[in-house]
Amino acid sequence: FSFNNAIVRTPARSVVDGLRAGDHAGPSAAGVAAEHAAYVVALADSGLKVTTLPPLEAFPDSVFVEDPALVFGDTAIVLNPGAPSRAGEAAEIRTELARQFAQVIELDAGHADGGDVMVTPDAVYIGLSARTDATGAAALARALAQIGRKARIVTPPPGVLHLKTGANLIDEDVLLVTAPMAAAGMFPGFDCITVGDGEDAAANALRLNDWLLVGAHFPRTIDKLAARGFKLVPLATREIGKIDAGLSCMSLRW
Ligand code: CIR
Repeated sequence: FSFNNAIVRTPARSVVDGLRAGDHAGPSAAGVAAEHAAYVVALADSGLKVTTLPPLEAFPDSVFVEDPALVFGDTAIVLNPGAPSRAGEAAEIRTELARQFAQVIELDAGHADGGDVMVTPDAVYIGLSARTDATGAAALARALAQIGRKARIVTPPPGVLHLKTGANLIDEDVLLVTAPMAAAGMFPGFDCITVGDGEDAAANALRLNDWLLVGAHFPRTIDKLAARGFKLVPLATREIGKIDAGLSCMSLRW
């Protein structure tokens, strides 16, 4: 959990049209902007040097920079987002990655979203989803092998947008998970903390150095995590939650 750098992208006004499962109203642009601004402050307060990229009006979901790429020490992997409206985000972020990373590897087949990728000390978990197909997962596993990382491809229960919508590593061997993810038994060997009842969206928490960023409106989950001794940074996520996003989605970290 030692991170020094992050890339974020200012939300476009078009974020009100961001993708969402269901037909509920989208977020307000001002609301997302406020949540994003507080998030960037939290990244900086956690010790990260933050590069902020300009908004992309043509891509409503482009604030979620975690999805078109993956980053490690000196290597970036440019992915191929599975939602047609997001495919062009990969080319947009590639230029910045080429500036900041010694090596940039391209996914050479299929589709994969960074939200489906969870890095643990032992392996990189890749979740199959409506965004990440088997071809993309296999291509990503090959790319990871090039940099000496072992991939483990898993199948989350249906109805989950991304693997990290429902499971996130919050300590060396501790995961914060939704009840369906816990029940699926996908993570043997991990200590799984289940989010509070009715708080599934809380699972997308983000561990940065000593801090754990967590959605502020999940009191039962916050109580559980505080009882376990985590140093919590509660952040507003109601607006981004309307377009199925959480805290990991809004940055690339290394
Ligand atoms: C989407 O459906 O692609 C966006 N509205 C939300 C992306 C969330 N990203 C993530 O979980 N990494």
